[in-house]
Amino acid sequence: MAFNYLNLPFESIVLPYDDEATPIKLMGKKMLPIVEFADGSLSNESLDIIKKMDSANTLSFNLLTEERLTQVNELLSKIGKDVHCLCMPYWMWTPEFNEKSRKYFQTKKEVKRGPFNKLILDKETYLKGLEVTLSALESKITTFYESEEISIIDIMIASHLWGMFIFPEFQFSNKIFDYLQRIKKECNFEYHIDFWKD
Ligand SMILES: N[C@@H](CCC(=O)N[C@@H](CS)C(=O)NCC(=O)O)C(=O)O
Repeated sequence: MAFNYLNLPFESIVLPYDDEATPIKLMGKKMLPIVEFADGSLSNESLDIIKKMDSANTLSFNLLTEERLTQVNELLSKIGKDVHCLCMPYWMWTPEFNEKSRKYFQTKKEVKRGPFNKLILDKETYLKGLEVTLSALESKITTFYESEEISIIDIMIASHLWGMFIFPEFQFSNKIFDYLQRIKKECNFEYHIDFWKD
């Protein structure tokens, strides 16, 4: 999303989820995304990556004061808690996965969250949690998050929320839906295009 917004050319390579060797070889730990810059240097921290590429600060990193960063990280962790429980059982059926990586993903994630079938049986709990978090988020959105212009904060939030489009029958409120569409338009972003293009 950020690279498109900044109009930066990039090539995206999707690694199989069970590929531990590549990220460990590159960065010493199994965590994505990893970016290799034109000068050959590497980074696996999204915010550092975007900040480095946004030299003109068009994504207003200055809005991310220490206080706001704490606030936004709290919001993201609340969103993540429910979105992950609701969506992981569905994400594993996207073309990102094959049989082997799907099994690896499920086994790994069930250690923390419990059986995937139970997550779906308990969906109302997570949906309710998400509804509470999103209605608090609504009060922060004017055109974007506490701003009339898009900022890095919107990219952080949208990247945590897009996943919900896979959850059957889920509907964002009109306000959140319109907010996400504004971000999508600014970033020329197509969810999961990497998996569906040739
Ligand atoms: N602080 C990092 C966090 C990246 C992160 O949490 N990546 C997840 C995927 S979204 C990951 O690679 N987790 C390891 C795993 O699931 O095996 C960032 O913002 O880029």
